Amino acid sequence: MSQNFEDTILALSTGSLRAATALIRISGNSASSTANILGFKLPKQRIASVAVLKDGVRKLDEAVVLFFKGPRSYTGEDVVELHVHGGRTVIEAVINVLQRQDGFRVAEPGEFTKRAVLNGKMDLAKAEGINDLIHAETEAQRVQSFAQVDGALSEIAGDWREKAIKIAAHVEAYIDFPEEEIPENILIGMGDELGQLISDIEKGLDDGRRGEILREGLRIAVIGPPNAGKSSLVNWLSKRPISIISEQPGTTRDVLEVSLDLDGYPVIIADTAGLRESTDSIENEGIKRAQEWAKKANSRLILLEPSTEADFLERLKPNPEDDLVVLNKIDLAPTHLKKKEMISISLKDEIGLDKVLEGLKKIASGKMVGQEPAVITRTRHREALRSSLNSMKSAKEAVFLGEEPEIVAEELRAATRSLGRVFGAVDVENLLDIVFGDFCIGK
Ligand SMILES: Nc1nc2c(ncn2[C@@H]2O[C@H](COP(=O)(O)OP(=O)(O)OP(=O)(O)O)[C@@H](O)[C@H]2O)c(=O)[nH]1
Ligand SMILES: [Mg+2]
Repeated sequence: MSQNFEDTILALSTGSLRAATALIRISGNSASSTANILGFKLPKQRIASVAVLKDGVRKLDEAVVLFFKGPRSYTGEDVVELHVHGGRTVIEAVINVLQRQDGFRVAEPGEFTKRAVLNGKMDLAKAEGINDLIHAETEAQRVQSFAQVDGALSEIAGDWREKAIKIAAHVEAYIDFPEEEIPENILIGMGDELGQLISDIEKGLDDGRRGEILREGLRIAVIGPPNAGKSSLVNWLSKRPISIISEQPGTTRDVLEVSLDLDGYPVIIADTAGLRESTDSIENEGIKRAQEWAKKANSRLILLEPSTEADFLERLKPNPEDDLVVLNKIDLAPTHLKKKEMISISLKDEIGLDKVLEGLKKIASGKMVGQEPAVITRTRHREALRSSLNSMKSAKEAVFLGEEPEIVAEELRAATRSLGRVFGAVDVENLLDIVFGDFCIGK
């Protein structure tokens, strides 16, 4: 994505139309000339004023306009905001006038935020947090992404990075100054500090991937024998007739995913094909897909029915930490022995269904809530932290083995660089495409 930052960019920053108002945002060196182009007087900075927007003599709309003089703006550049009426034709008319001016163009996805990062208005982790906040679909996701906007990850990674830099400085001093001025055991003491830092980062990484799961949604596969009522359960959970239900075993073939909001926790639940030996190649493909999805899932909702319960329990070997076992159709077998490790229900008679919801919520909160809120929300963060941890461990090993201090220093420099990548203190240019790949236009 190569972009010219000399250009002045513009985009509709608000969502779906029609709406009472819509925001067109303009950022860049020539943003203030928007006033001339649209025939209104540029307001004093940060003071809202009402203006009629014109294309020559043709009146386009009456708008509230704002001017933010850089660097005191979202992007750090001059920014003009036009709060127009939220009709498609109004917006098209205004954008058309602006985009035919020399040096003006429509923004690429995420370009406003990218400029903000490049102009030092925010770091990369905060920019990611803003994107997550826009995409948050549940309350817990909102809380987590706002914490990232608020600097939760940047602070912790920044603190680790400062400590690593301090330790590295001691080693550099040991290398640069004559030995007699610096006590011999300084490397040993530094090894202890490094040990503490390593253990702090290890603790941070040992979070069960809670932050990533909350950001992406917990994946739960509904799996079990054919005809057990898997599709009936998924329809009940999603309150929609998403899957076809029939008394014929082998009805569901494709994996059908549904997003649920369980008390603020995002869950992606998948209806799958019933597991059995089949001669039908399409059904077999469905069973293969069911098994693959379940293998990658965070949890399984194993749905059994009385006549095949024992076989499938043996075959699917539930893990109490990850899986929820539910026995359906108890209306057909009222004398069937109830076991405490499974929830007995009847979808037909709506018996025990609340317990399924409770069980799912318990699994969801167990996978997404910890004593401390998670700060690592993406694989990108985890990889950078792991890589810094590896470099620190190599540094510590080198101290232990009494190797040349230059080797220790080199490993510590690598650790510091990796930590800086978490929030973009280093390598920012290389990280931009990764971070801004899924932003929306106008942000
Ligand atoms: N008696 C009884 N029948 C049920 C119950 N739950 C579902 N059924 C019926 O069982 C049959 C199968 O239900 P589905 O939801 O299609 O089952 P499935 O597990 O998705 O089946 P496949 O997609 O073929 O693997 C349907 O006729 C349902 O109406 C229940 O609690 N009791
Ligand atoms: Mg089904």
